[in-house]
Amino acid sequence: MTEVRIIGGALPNIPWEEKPEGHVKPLWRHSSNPVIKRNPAKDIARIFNSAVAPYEGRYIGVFRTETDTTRPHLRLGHSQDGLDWKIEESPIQFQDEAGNPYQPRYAYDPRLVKVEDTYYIIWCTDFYGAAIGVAKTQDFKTFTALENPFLPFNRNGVLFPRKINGNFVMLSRPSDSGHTPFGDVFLSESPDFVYWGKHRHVMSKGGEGWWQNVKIGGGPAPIETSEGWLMFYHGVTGTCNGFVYSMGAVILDLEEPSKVKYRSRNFVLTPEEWYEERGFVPNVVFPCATLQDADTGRIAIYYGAADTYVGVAYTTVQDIVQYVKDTHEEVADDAGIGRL
Ligand code: BMA
Repeated sequence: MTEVRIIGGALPNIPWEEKPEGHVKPLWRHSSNPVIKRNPAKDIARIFNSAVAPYEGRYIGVFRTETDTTRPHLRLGHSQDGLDWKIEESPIQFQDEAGNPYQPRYAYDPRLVKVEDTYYIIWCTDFYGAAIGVAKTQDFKTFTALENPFLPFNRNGVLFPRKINGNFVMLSRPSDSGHTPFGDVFLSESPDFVYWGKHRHVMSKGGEGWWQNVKIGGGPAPIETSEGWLMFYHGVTGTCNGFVYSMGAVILDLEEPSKVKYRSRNFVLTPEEWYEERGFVPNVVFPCATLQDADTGRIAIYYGAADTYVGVAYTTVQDIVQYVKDTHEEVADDAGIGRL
């Protein structure tokens, strides 16, 4: 295969470990995972499904944290190296667009995406049930909550890191108000981050394997590459003992991202280590963020493990794109534009 490139900036201090000798899978785990463990700061019992971004030469993160009440909320964290994190002592304080204090009743599974000069936080919020909440910040001091983009029930809002054909583009996964035994990934566009439309179907659950046969949901913000938008996502199967969450990888068309170009029939990471198999919810790997370095093609993936810990896994754009192409399967009408 010709060289695959990440289209984006250099990140020379990206967290990184070389692929272990003899390793045959497309991703490899950080050797001292989980990078954030239980009780990481005063008043935080568990921390998982969280998002990070480079900021002013260091790293900043929006973390899903739970106190001893177990009600999820969002906190900022700071790190020099992307691995050793200091979590703030109180939740992110939001304001509404008029400048009045505003706090979501609960907030979980954040994504953090920079588009132009603004960072957007997208999370699962309470809007008469589970729905997508959005806020923006430029300085990580003032956080302005914006109009909810979609009707309930919906989860896994994932913003693309640039406008496409002049519009913001966001993925989401329409749901129910509970543990949702179904679900495909859809896409919507907006010229102004207020009005969303041109809805398209992107990907179906299913395929030949069983690991993604109940539901799927977008993961970290898609990474722009010379082969298309590379996205990690989660796929869920049902067992007699509950859901199992694995990680998949897909490549979407650059100009028309509702079209799937390649999609691996295999999971790229599945619960295998103690911190993925054992915790508050066993058998969950749930990716919410990546860091990437266009100069080397290195990618670091941040994922929640067993609804208890934060883990990091690595790959390169060359390795993962090759793997997704080699193991491609076409599922339902994924290759189409997604408008019946
Ligand atoms: C989903 C979300 C995630 C969680 C997963 C497994 O519905 O609530 O936050 O990681 O279930 O419990």
